[in-house]
Amino acid sequence: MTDTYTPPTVWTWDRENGGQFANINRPIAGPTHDKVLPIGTHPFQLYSLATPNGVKVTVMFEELLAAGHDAEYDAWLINIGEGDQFGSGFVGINPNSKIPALMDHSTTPPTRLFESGAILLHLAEKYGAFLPVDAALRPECLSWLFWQMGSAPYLGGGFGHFYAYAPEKWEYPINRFAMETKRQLDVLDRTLAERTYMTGDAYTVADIAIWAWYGQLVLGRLYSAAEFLDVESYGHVLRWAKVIDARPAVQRGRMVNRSFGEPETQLHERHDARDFETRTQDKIGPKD
Ligand SMILES: N[C@@H](CCC(=O)N[C@@H](CS)C(=O)NCC(=O)O)C(=O)O
Repeated sequence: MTDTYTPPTVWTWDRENGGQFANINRPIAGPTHDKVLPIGTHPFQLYSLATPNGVKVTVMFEELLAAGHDAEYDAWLINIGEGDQFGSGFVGINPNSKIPALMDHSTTPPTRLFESGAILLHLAEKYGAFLPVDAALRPECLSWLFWQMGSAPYLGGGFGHFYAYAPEKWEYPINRFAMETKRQLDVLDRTLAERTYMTGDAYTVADIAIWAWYGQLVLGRLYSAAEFLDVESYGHVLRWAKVIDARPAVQRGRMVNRSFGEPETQLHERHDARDFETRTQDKIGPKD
C-alpha cells in the first residue's frame, strides 16, 4: 500500500469504490424495493445462494433427509449480486439482508430464522440430529459451531476480500488476514489431529458449518488461495475435509441454489429430491 489515508472528520459513502460487490455494499439497512417471496408446498422455505454460508443449510437439509427425517424443503434462489437480499419480502425474514434465510411453516405462526448458525441449531434441536446430547459433548459442539460464526468473517470478509475482491492487492491487509486465516487453520489442524470430527467421533452441525468454509478452502474451492496459504501443510484438516466432501448429502447440498460453476452442478431451485436428476442447468438450460 503506497498512499496513506487521512480519514475525514465524518465518513461519507463513496459509491464507486471499485471493489467487486461494490454495487451491493451500502451503509444503510432496510428494503430497496417491494418483492413478495415465493412459497412452496413444504414446511421449510429456504431463500439462499450456494456460498459457504448458504451451503451449510442445504447440506444440513440433505443430511436430515438422508438420515430419514421428514425435513422436506423448498429452496429458492436469492441472487445477491442483483440485490435480491434487499427486497421487502427477504428483509421481512432477515433484517440483516444476507443469505441464508429460512421460514419454518411447521409452526403457527411460521417462524423466521436468519444467521446460518441459528438455522443449523434450530434444525438440529427440532430433529434431535447432528447435535450431541451428552453433557460434555453438546457444549463442545456448540463451542465449535460458534467458533465458526466468529472466525469465518476474518477468512471471508478479511482475507478473501483483500486477496480476491479488492480493486488492488495491498500487502498490509493481505498479510494481516493471511496470518489470521493460517492461525485458524492451525487451530483446526491441532484439534483434528486428536479426533475424527470437530466434536469427537460423531459428525455434527459444527463439522457442517466449519467444513463449508475451511474444508472448502483446503480443497481449493475458495479464492484460488490454496497454494498461497499452503493448505497442504494442514494434513488433518485435509483428511477431515475429504471425508466430509465424499458424503452424498454434502454433494447434493453443494448443488442447491448454486448459480455458478459447471451447469450440471447448478440446481437453482430445489423442491423435490428428483430435482437433482432432472432440474440441473445442463438439463433445463440457462434461462430457468
Ligand atoms: N453470519 C451470516 C453471514 C451471512 C452472509 O454474509 N451472507 C452473504 C453471502 S455469503 C450475503 O448474503 N451477502 C449479501 C450482502 O452482503 O449484501 C450467516 O452465517 O448467516
